Amino acid sequence: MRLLTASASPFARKVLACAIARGVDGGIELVPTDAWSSPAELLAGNPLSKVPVLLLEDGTAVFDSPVICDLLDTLGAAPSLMPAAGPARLRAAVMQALADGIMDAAVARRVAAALPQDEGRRAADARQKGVVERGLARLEAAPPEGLADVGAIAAACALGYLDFRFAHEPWREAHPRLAAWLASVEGHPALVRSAPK
Ligand SMILES: N[C@@H](CCC(=O)N[C@@H](CS)C(=O)NCC(=O)O)C(=O)O
Repeated sequence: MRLLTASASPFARKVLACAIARGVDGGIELVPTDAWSSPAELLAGNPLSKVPVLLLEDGTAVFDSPVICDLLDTLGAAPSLMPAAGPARLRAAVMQALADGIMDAAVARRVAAALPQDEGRRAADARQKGVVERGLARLEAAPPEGLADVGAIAAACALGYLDFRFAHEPWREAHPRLAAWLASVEGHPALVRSAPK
């Protein structure tokens, strides 16, 4: 399998971290891909021109990141990252959606920051910043436990992206439970080996 990926993408990190946690990363070739320049191989796999995309041996292109994580969960022998159907599964799925939403907003802020700033852009940035802040507040109210499911991995990747791109907007002091949780899991090989660069 080949993973079209980008070392700074929190979505690509989530997929790689899931692959490492599932013990299947050895079967995946990482292909650095600049989504913004829309190379032909990326567009052939994903017309939305976004990474990550997992290309299977039979040519099937799998996106977006929750779908790839679902697929990875069917491979290998390590414990599943998807709890069995029921409240725990729902909690993991909703946490992944929340973390992905934080990533979406933070990535949008990062992209827009490079553009000329007018009143409209400042308003758009404030809106996305609000998304991140409300997302963090929701995670703080019920932080993940451990790193045993896709929701927790997604949350760690969202926080890691904030540290990577928004270090000038520290979040730990206002979210002590979340900070303590991240400190307790950040040495996990799935996070260490997928850290953004
Ligand atoms: N919902 C997608 C989001 C992926 C995404 O936004 N990827 C960004 C990089 S972090 C990207 O490729 N952006 C390129 C673009 O929007 O043109 C997923 O979960 O995979």
